[in-house]
Amino acid sequence: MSEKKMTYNRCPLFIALLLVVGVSIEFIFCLSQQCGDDVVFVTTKNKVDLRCDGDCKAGEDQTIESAEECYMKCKDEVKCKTSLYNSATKECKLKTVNRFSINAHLKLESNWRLYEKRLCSKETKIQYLGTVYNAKSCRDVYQKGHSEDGVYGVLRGDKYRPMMCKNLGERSNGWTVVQRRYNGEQDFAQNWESYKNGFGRLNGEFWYGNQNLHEMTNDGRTYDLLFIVETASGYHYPLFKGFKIKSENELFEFKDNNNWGEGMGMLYHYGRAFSTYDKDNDAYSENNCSEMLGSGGWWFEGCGPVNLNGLYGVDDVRGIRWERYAGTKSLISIEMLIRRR
Ligand SMILES: [Ca+2]
Repeated sequence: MSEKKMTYNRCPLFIALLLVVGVSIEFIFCLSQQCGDDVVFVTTKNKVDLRCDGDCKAGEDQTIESAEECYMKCKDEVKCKTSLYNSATKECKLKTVNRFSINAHLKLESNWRLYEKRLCSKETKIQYLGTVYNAKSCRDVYQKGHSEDGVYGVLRGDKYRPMMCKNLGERSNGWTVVQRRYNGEQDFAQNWESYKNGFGRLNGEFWYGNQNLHEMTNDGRTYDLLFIVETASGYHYPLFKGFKIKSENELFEFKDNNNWGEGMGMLYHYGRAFSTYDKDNDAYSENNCSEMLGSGGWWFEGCGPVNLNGLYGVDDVRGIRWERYAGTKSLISIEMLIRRR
């Protein structure tokens, strides 16, 4: 599996990109000679449709003569990140998501082709390390010989999920990153639906989605949860051996198997339902913990000493909080990773 990095000092009209995506070799179509603030469109060799959880239309579906006219419409629409064109029916769909969006899924589908918009200056740096077949998580990706950290397309049947994979050597390899905060660029004050489907970008800050967490941790295997906690005093690695996230009907409860490893502070959050500012399932009857603590979603108790979806860089109870490690200081960075045993 090889990958070539692109540089965009100049923007040739047509750059064949040797980015192996497994499903595809990608091609870059530049729409302008001036690449500075312009966009490029990336398409895949295979015919695919892009679906998403929730509403992700960036405009009305239209019937249009050519794929090029379709992606030019995407170029002109700020919200649009992907255009999809059906060569048989000439349908053109514009979407607010792309393959790196957590709530999006690629589906092999004849006649549909995807054109993904990227900013020449920034987003072309996004690296896909490849698509891995018959895999469900980064543990499988690693076991199939892919040991580089980064984003993989994980494909099982026709279900495709992008995943950020990380290998930690003595702390085991094949971890799937399910939450990441490090610069405050992503707003974590999101509603129930958004926490359910996931938000953010895998190559930035994100929440992988409660539905994904539920599906991944309920396949009959045992999963561990590792936190990489950065504070002013350095890194800490609390590990929870064995955990599950229940279904939406069970309010995405954080299920305990009574083995909380080194991460004692999370004890209060075991057995708790997930809460968001618009869905208060916490144990504080007079108040809404999410609203009080920066409007992020979490397994609030009443409200409890840990809240990793609080406000970035805010050094009070509304911050990214893990009392045991940083008191009322907001954590400098945090990652949550899961791994099948
Ligand atoms: Ca409450």
